[in-house]
Amino acid sequence: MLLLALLVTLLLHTTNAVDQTKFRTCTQTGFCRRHRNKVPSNTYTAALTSSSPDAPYKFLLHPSKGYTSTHPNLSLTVDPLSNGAVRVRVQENNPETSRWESSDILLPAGLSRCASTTHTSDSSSVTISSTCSSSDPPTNTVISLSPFKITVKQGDETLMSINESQLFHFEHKRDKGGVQAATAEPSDTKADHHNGKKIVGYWEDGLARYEDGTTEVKPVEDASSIPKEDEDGFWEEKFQSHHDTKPNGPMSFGVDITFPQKSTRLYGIPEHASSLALHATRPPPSGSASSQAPKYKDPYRLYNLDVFEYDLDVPMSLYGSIPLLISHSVDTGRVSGAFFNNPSEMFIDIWSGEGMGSHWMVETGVMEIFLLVGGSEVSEVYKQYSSLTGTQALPPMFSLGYHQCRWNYKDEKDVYAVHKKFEEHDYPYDVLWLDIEHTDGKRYFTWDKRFFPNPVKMQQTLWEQGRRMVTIVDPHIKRDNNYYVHKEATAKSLYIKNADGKSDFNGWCWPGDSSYLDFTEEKVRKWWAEQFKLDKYVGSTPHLHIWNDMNEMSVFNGPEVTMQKTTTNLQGVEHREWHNIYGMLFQRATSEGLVLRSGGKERPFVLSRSFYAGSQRWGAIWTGDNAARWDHLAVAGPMLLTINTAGLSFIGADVGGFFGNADSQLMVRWMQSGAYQPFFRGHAHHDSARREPWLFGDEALQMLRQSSMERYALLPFWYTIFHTSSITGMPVMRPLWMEYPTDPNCPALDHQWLIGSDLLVCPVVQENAVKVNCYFPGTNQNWYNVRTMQVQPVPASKWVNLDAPLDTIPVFQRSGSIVPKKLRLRRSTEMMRNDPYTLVVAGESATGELYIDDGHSYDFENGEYAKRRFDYVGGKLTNTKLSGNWGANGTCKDWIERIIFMGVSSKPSSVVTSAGQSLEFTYDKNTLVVRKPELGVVDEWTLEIL
Ligand code: NBV
Repeated sequence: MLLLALLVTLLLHTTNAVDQTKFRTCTQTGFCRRHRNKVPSNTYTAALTSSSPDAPYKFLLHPSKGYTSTHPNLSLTVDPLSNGAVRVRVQENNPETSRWESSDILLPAGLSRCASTTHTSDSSSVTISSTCSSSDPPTNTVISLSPFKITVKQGDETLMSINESQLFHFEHKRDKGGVQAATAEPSDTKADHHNGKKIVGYWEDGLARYEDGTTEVKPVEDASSIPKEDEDGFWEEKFQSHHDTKPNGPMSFGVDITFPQKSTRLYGIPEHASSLALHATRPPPSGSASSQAPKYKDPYRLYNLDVFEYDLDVPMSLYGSIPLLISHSVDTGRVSGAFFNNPSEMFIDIWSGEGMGSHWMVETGVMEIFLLVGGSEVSEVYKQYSSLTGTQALPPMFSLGYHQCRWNYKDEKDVYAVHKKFEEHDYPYDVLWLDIEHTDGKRYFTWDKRFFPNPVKMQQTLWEQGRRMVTIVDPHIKRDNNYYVHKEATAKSLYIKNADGKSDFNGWCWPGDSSYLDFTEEKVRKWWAEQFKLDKYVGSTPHLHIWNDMNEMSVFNGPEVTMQKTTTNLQGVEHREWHNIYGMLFQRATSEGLVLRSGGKERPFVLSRSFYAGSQRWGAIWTGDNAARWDHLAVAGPMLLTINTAGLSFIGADVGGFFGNADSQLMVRWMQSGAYQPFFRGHAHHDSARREPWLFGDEALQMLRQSSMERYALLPFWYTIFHTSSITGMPVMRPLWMEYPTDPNCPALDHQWLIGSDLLVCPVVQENAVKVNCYFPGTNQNWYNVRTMQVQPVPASKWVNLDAPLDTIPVFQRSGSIVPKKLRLRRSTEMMRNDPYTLVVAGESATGELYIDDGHSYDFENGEYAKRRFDYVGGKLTNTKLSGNWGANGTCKDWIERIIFMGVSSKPSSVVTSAGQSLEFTYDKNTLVVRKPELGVVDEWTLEIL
């Protein structure tokens, strides 16, 4: 216990920046070294073995002559899907050595096969033609046979290739010892002939195919004549005091995915504290010149880790991993991508030469790549990706409001005092959070009764004023035989096991000795979900939601602060295989628990630190332990944009910065930025000075409050975009290139962003800056300043150095859009429920949407919602139904109290409704404000400006 206390103290108090030596680099990782050292070569040759219309195209990959190593045949399948993507899989051909894969990542519907697929072949290639990608010409997937390579083309345009750079290298499953003899391959010309017969290729494992059509056992070469495979780190590895015994030996593989000449930039593969556009990490393998000099020495790493006070501008891995790479071409506006579905550790090298390239080096598992062909619209790529991994779950409305957190609000008195202050200052907020100290000795689902004697009353009191609470529930379970969760988990054998597959793993975390539940197992998830029932989680109420932290998983005394790779799940599968999905499955089980608690009625809210592809289905994510520093504020934008680009929209960074102290200026700038990012929560470490908004003086308080008010005013807009995202998979917070894909100035821009397509946000992220340089995208596109309601003059360069005094964050509305708002100041979303709407119409013709439902239940799935479309053209504004039955029985009383038209060139003589009613209005500086039109949101109407 003493040791643990010492360790924690050390961890928490001696770091100003991350101790990089605690985390492995590529050079310190056997499989990464081996793949990175690989010289491009022709390793495998493909032969089509099955082309039945009822199954994926199947190829045998056999080692090419001269692949001077010990390799068995592999199986390659190529499968055009009905969503337009092409699925490619490689693993050992022998079913007995088939590799582990998770059935919890991909949505079965996304894997349905494209029905209209044909193929042609000649001696050098097989071309599979499919017509499932929107309305474009057919997608042609060309499998070149020797060397094996896959190229995807649409019409004449080559979109991407696998193994163009010949980096494919596959370490097969093997037993220790006897390797060479068992699977030796011919390595020189002698092998062309055997027993006087000419070998023309290799067939199923262990067979050579002769010219005369016969097959025979492959000739085994003299092992000494075969240059040895680089076995560095094959059977064991050491890192610091940790020893990975690697009982299954090497099973890694590497392959390149390239995007040809026209690719301008690559994005994605979060999570890294780095820019939106990925940096080159190596020169092109072909030896041709780099078009961008490599910036990082190491490849980008994906291995979920708890990194204290992370460094900025490095490719080190952080808490979450999404192996999705997005390529974008400014020339064609085309966006395509590759989803490399594998939850084990991986490193990714990036280069830029003629086009862009990537080298994926993966520790284990199946090589499964979804080539996301995209289409004429950027949204196509997200349609394809989200059909595989899911769309963003529609958050409950309250969770889009402001969240107030701190490690820790100490006791009930503290909670009431903070809540009361928000009330007093008329400061909008929705949720108050409790960190680990609220529990009885870090036993989750319990309360420290000394400080929280009446948790139910506390939650109810806040709820009476429309506020919810969140408590933290981490995955490490205190090994205390008197703790019911531990007792039950032990008795039911639900914990991750040591390498022996029998004894429960025991590691150090906040509670001291801890075990970790096996969330890869469905029965464990179900059991976990039960723990959230109101009678089980004593002291909880329906208004309590959950925060999942430390789920990478964080183990203080483990290698790189996580668990040994040799521990096993309940199926006996090594942790090495599923590391990167553990965090997501934990958040999933929690989220299923909250749904269960409400009898399937209420949408859950669960915040998680760790994530993988698909986490968007289970709740919100934040970027972990940042710091109260200007550079951390500045990197939040690019990080959130990258994560959005990788399909997770509900994402935020701790406002104010977690470690350290934020002064009032940093606090104001961060709150302004955070108000325009999807998940909006202030949080701080227990050593940071208290930073509730009223502690920075009156002037700062007013500015902080202003940010929260701006957030709340825009909630109808945020909610509508989240709803669209839940259908289309399109990110909510978008980089500019996503809306302006052919604008050459947009690809690398990441200090500004768009919310949906209509609001452009240019935050100030530099100390003492009162100006910000902002780019205004689009041709002949006007942007209206949301405060002044005036068009922003933009020079030919489209860059403007904008005034941004401390009380201002520059935000602009796109001309051509209609943004719904609620402008009555309230203290929470709950209190805004029945408030009327304001529509803000920008420009002479415009369209916009509004989505409404009850904000909390699943009734919307049964049509209990309204999606409306507003069109403004030729002086007429109309409201039409897009979908939903909300209000069909006359129960919807939502109405519009104000319509603001920006950019009206002259004062109208009158404004009339379709019912002939003349409306009150004011007109000033090209802005027309129609007051009290009192039009129903779900009614069809037209309003005319005369
Ligand atoms: O639970 C304590 C903290 C939490 O406040 C923070 O947000 C997490 O990212 N947690 C990490 C553990 C300790 C970090 C030093």
